[in-house]
Amino acid sequence: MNDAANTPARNTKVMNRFDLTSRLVAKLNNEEAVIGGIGNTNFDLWATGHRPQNFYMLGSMGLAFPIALGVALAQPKRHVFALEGDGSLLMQMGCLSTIATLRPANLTMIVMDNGVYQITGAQPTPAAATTDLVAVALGCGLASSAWAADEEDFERLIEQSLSASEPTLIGVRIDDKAGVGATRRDPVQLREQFMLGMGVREAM
Ligand SMILES: Cc1ncc(C[n+]2csc(CCOP(=O)(O)OP(=O)(O)O)c2C)c(N)n1
Repeated sequence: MNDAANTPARNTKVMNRFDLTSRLVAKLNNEEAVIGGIGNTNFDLWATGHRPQNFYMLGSMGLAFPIALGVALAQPKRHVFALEGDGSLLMQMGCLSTIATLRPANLTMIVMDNGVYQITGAQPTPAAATTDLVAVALGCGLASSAWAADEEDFERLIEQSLSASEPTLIGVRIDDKAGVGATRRDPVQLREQFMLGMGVREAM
């Protein structure tokens, strides 16, 4: 094995999480659900402007995709997006096999890969130089998985995913900036608002 065999195959632009999240949210016009993972992914989602169809994971790494899977299966007519950091996905990688097996076509997963656990002090993750998360997703059976080359390609992959016949995973390489907002830390209220947004709870 030479060194090149250990280099993730991703000749992609380094982008910014808040910018990409804003580009995603600007495309939503059908009450799509968006699930933010712990920390920065949900901070930036919050900072794009709260929507009742947004859910923000607090405290547990790696649950954005599993939660989004549940929502996508429960509401097959609604498109569901999920945002997760590379470190968090590494902690819950088995969900990719489960999602590939259940194959909800209405699910788009976005891996925000900065190669670090940014929020706890920017310690490097294995995704920095060893593990290619898109290759992992492909290996799990998620055939519609790709790195976005730049912002335009990201938007194209998002649009494509809205009419896809299987789940989509989009890897984006991002800089090491912190999230620009701070989600209100009230789990009960976040859950209630999301259930209202999903139409499964009457307003009190
Ligand atoms: C099981 C578990 N271990 C450790 C933590 C502490 N922790 C919270 S967020 C985080 C890093 C998240 O990294 P990543 O998903 O890559 O997102 P980033 O901060 O880089 O945006 C860590 C280690 C935690 N919340 N749960």
